[in-house]
Amino acid sequence: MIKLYGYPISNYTNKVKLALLEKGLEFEEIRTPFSQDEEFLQKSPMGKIPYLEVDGKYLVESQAIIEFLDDAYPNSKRLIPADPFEAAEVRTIISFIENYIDIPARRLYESIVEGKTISPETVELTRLSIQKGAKALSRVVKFSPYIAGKEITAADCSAFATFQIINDHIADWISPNPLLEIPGLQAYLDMMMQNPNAAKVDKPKSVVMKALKRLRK
Ligand SMILES: N[C@@H](CCC(=O)N[C@@H](CS)C(=O)NCC(=O)O)C(=O)O
Repeated sequence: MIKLYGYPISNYTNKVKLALLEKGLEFEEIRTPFSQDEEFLQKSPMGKIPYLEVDGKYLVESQAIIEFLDDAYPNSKRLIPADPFEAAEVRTIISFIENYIDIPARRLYESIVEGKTISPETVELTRLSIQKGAKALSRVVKFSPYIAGKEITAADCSAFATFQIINDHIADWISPNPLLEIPGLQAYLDMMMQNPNAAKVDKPKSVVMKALKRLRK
């Protein structure tokens, strides 16, 4: 039995959860916050979520996990295309989303979650970084109808999980939202919300996010 350890407002947890659901693999979800405790680090050496347990062994890093699932369960839906060029396109989109949009956005939203004050300089730096990443992403996305082409891939797992969370967080700080300047992104996210598996990922995220926002008020 596969066990997914993570939390509903973690985009990387949600990326793997959507992948598991799309693949139709049976798994148990175990809500776990990230931690630097020794016991946690033995399973997830950076102290991050998600991590996956398979047959008593542990795997970390959402991309490594999804690639493992494709290889270990070859009869399930592939989320990294078999064609090497298409596979590289999927990985490029994921890299743009995670390295050039999510990581800069974290400067802002990790502070928000921790209740820290954010300087206007930080907000502006974050806006510029997200804008640069969003412009680069615009050049490689397809939205036909999925982000990397005709089939749903790991890039959709990353995009859906990440953009839903960034949009929730940055709306109060950065206006207009630079992500919404990506032509076709909003229609794509609306389409993804019609996917029952994406909706299954979104629902617990929205519940926890609303509770967090109430706490901060
Ligand atoms: N590259 C990692 C990123 C995972 C990650 O940053 N997870 C966040 C939660 S969404 C976390 O655990 N943060 C805690 C920390 O960085 O200490 C992956 O793809 O799994």
